[in-house]
Amino acid sequence: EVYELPDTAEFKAEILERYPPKLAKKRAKQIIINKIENDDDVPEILANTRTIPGIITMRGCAYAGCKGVVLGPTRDILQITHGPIGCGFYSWLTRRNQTKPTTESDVNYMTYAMSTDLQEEEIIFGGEKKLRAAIDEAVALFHPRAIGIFATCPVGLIGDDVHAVARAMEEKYPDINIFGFSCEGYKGVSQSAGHHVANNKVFTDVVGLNDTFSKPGKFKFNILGEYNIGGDAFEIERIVADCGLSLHSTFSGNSTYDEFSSAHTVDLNVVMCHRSINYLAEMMEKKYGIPWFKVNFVGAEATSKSLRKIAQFYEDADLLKKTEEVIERELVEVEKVRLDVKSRCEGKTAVLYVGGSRAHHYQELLREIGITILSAGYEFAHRDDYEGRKVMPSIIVDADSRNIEELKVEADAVRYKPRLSEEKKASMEADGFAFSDYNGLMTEMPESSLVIDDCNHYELEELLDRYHPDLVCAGIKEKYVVQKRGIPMKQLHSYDYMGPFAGYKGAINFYKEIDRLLNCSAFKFTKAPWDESPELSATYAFN
Ligand code: CFN
Ligand code: HCA
Repeated sequence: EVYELPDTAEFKAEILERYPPKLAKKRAKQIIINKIENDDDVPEILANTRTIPGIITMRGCAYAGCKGVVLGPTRDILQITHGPIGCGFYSWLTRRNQTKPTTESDVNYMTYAMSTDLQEEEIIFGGEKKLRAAIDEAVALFHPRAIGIFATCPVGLIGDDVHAVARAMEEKYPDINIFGFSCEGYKGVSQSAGHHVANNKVFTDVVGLNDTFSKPGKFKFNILGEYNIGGDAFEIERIVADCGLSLHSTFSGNSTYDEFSSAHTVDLNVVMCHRSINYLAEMMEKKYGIPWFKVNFVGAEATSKSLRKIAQFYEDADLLKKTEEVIERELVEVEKVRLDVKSRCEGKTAVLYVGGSRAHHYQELLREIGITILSAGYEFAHRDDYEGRKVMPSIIVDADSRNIEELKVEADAVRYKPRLSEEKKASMEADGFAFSDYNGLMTEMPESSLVIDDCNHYELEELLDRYHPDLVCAGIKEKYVVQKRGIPMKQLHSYDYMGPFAGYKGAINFYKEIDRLLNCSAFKFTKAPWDESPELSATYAFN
C-alpha cells in the first residue's frame, strides 16, 4: 500500500517562500518530493553541504563524530580530549554506548571523562605542554596500552599539534600506542567529517598491529558501524553466537584495543552504519583483501535477512541450518508481539529525522507494525545514503572518500592475499550473492513522501502543523518542542534511556514502546504553552 502525501509541492513552496532567495534556492534542493521512477531511480538530493548559519539545525560537529561516535564506545583506549572542559564532558556517555568487561581485571576507561581542560592561559600561550602533562598523568595513573588524543576547535585555532605531541610521548613511552585525531569541531560540515578522521587514524595506527590475538570459532567476522547504543550490540552478539558465527570485533560498540588491532585477521566485514564507517571497510578490503557488505539488524525481517546473508557467505551447510533454526526460534515471540501491537498501531503515521543511517533503518521496524512514513531525512548523510545504488559506485572516488592514508594502503596492498579471489567473488555474484546491495532511504520511502536533508526546527514545526503525524522520531533538541505540542516523540539516538532496539529482542522492545506511546491518552491533554497564550513565545524568546 502506497500512501501519497497530499499537497507536498504546495507545502514545499510555502516553506521556501519565507526564506531569503539564496537560502530558498539551496533548501529547494534539500527538500525533495520522493518519486520512484524505476526500482532505484529516485530524484537527486543535495546533501553533506554547509548548514546556513542561524538556522536551528539538528546537526553536531566533527569532534562529536570522531570522539563521541566512532572512538567513544571503545573500552580500553584511554581517550583525552584536548580542549575546554565542555567538549569532553558533553561527549561523555551521553550517547548511551554501553560496554561489558568480560573479566574483573578487564580495563574500562569509559567511566572517566578525561580532558586537558584548557584555560585562557593555554589558549593564549599554547596548550601542548598541558597535553604532555595530561599524558604523563594518565600513564602514571593507568599505564594504558593505547591513548587517543582528540583536538577540539580552539586547539586547531591556536595551532597546537596533537600529532607531534603523540609522537614525542610515544618516544617517552615506547610500549604505549599514542595517536592524535585532528577532529576540530569546525572541520567539514557536520559529524560526518569526524567519522572520516576517526576511520583514517584507526586504520593507519591501530588495525593490523596484532596478528596473534584471536577468538575461538570458525566463521570469523567483524561488524563495522555498530556502537552498542542501549545495548544493541549485546543483542546482536547473542544472536550471531547462537548461529555459530565468531564475532571478532565490533567497531566500536563494546570493543577493545586487542580486537581492533587484530581485526585484519577475519574473513569478512559486515557494515551496519555505512555512513560512519564505509571508509574503514573500503580500506580494509584494499589492504587486507577482506570483502564487505552492508547488513541491518534493526527490524526483525532485516535481522533475518542479514543473518542469512552472512551464513550464505561462508557456504557452510551446518551454519546455514543453525541460522535458520535461530531465525525460526526467535520469530515465534516476535510475531506474537508484532501482530498484537500492529492491531493497535496500523494506519498511524510517523516522521523521522535522525543522523546518517537510523532515519532509514528504523523505517523497517515502524512498517512492521503498520506505520506509514510521511517524511524522513538525515542530519548529515551523503547522497549515497539517500539515493542508494544510483550514486554508490561513484562514492568511492568521491573527493571526500579518498585521502592520503588511502594511498598508503594501495602501496601496501600486496602484503595480503585477498580472502576471496576475483573469480570466486564474481561467481558468487553470478549466483545472486549481492556484495553491493546498497539500498538508499529514498528507494524505500512512499511515493510523494517528503525527504528533507538537514531539516531545521522551523521546517519541522511547519510540517507538524500541516500533516499532524502521530509520531516523531528524532533527537534531544527536537524532543520537547514536539512533546509540548501533544505529539508523542521517540528519540532514536539515545532511545530515551531504553533499549536494545536491534535484533529480535530489540524489535519486541521497540514494538511495545511505540504501542505505549501511540496509545497513551496523556498526549491528547497536552496543549503547548505558546498555543494557549501566543504572546508567551515572545516572552520566552526574550527572557
Ligand atoms: S549511533 Fe550512529 S547510526 S554512527 Fe552516526 S550515523 Fe550519530 S550518534 Mo546520534 S544516533 Fe545517529 Fe547514526 Fe551511524 Fe548515533 S543515526 S546521529 S553520528 N548515529
Ligand atoms: C552527536 C551525538 C548524538 C546526539 C543525539 C541527539 C547521539 O551527534 O553528537 O541530538 O539527541 O546520538 O548521542 O547524535
